Amino acid sequence: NKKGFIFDLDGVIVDTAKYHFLAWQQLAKSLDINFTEEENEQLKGVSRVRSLEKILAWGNKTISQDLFDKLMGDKNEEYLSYIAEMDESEILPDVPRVLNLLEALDQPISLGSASKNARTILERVNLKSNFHAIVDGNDVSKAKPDPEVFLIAADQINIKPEDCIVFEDSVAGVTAANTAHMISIGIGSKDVLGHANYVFNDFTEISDDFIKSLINN
Ligand code: B16
Ligand code: MG
Repeated sequence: NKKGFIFDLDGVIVDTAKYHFLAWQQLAKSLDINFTEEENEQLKGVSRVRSLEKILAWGNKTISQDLFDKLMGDKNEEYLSYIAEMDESEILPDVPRVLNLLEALDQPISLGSASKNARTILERVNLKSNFHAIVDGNDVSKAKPDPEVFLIAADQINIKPEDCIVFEDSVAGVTAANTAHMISIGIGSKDVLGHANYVFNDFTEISDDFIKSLINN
């Protein structure tokens, strides 16, 4: 029996939201915009361009396209300087256990992330070889909640969408998985991810038996 297991990156495998926050905060400060951690929450799973649009809207600022492009580049450079320091210690608890179990059970594994830096991050934390396919922000034209990223991820491992299981921490990502007719597993709080088929606070709550039951269903 083969299912396709699709993992989001930020908030599921690693917590890069804290680095996005630092980089966005520096950018916001340069524009005299006050940017809070609560606002950063709302940027989870949101593309880079859309994130800057939201920050500008919150700060009631309009800027030229040239400055917009420059700020995007600066933000990413700042973000990459944090990413460069990452190592395996930043992998979220029990993610390796689940990845190793899936490998032992011969299940195809795909990444489905909005980030254009996904490959760099997987290399930093030494998980790149665990994935049979990597689909990220460079491969899609429509951002989550559009299901495109997960549909491509399923296609690349040759598994029908109905036979795929998606691990996601963002509201938009869970919606994308549901729209793709995949089984959605929310990683985070039930209050936020109530539309997922299952919700766990983190991977320590996901048992080997639960994973096996998904495969045999
Ligand atoms: P980048 P995910 C998303 O990753 C992040 O949650 C979101 O905060 C970020 O803006 C987006 O990637 C784009 O990232 O600037 O690296 O292209 O959760 O979809 O893995
Ligand atoms: Mg995420």
